[in-house]
Amino acid sequence: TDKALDRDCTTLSRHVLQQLQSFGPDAQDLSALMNRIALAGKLIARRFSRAGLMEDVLGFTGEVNVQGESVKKMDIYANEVFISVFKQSGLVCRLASEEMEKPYYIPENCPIGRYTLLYDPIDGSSNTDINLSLGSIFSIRQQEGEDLDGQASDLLSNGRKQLAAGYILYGPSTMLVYSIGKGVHFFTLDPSLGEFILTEENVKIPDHGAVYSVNEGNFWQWDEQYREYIRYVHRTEGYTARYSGAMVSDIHRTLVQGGVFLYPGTLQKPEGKLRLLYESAPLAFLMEQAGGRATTGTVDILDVVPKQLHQRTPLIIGSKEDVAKVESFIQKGQ
Ligand code: AHM
Ligand code: MG
Repeated sequence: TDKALDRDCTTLSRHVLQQLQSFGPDAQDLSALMNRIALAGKLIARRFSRAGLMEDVLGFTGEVNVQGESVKKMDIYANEVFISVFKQSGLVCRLASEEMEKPYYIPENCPIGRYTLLYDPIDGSSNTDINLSLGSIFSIRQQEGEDLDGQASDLLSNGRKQLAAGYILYGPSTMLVYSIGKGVHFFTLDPSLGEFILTEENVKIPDHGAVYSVNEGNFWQWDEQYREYIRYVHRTEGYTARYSGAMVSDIHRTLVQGGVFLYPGTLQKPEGKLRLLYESAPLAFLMEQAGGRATTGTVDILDVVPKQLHQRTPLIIGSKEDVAKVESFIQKGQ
């Protein structure tokens, strides 16, 4: 048979069903959920692709979000895209995102909707107005218990509870990368078909890579151990730096080529900038599935139990050997 044609037929929803080797209700749910995430990705990609041509797409809204960060128009648009898309799914009762202080309930889906979506609608917002790569990050959890008080306290559990996680990368092409705990898979949006098509299955990260990815502008705000690590990298042959301002693109490069991405605590943000539940944990889930690692420096990210929905965490993520190298400096400093 025609290999290219075979490949073109492996759409995302079909792939989920194949992975689960089942067409049972749980598999159908996950497949439908992934299909919805793909739709959100397509809507956001469509808006990005014409952003400069349309009014009211770029720039700030003038508001400040729960995190104290200025909100961009695209942050709001993308946040609402996910809500609208999941309103119609029936499967999700709650959504929690970077842009909303409290979880958003979809009363018409509760209590039947058994899943919760955690997401960062736009990762790397500062790239929005300059036409550089951006992402969306998502994580799906099964709702545990009834959530009678509307506090969503069952979400405050470790990252191993994630059923599925992944990201959408809005780059020269739009990609969707996901895992349901059975390896990591790359899909590329074919705009002429309007479908995400499987382009690489069971991606494995190299055990070591040349790239270190960190905002060195924060150098004097880090703990000394991190400075020592960077000094080591500077004096050792074979390292090179890349930092895009959008973690999704940096992590994507890291998955493909190996290396390490870091966002340590700073003086201003002692726990770093990244949020555990909808940024670090989903990416850690992918990284472990690809044979890499993710840690706070002392604890595996997937073992951290958050106390709050928007809790931040330091993040060191990437190739096994490179993460271990950073850890060795952190341990020396303790
Ligand atoms: P955002 O979700 O508000 O865009 O913040 C997350 C982003 C990451 O994508 C990126 O790695 C980091 O923030 C960049 O922050 P900084 O400019 O402090 O290096
Ligand atoms: Mg973010």
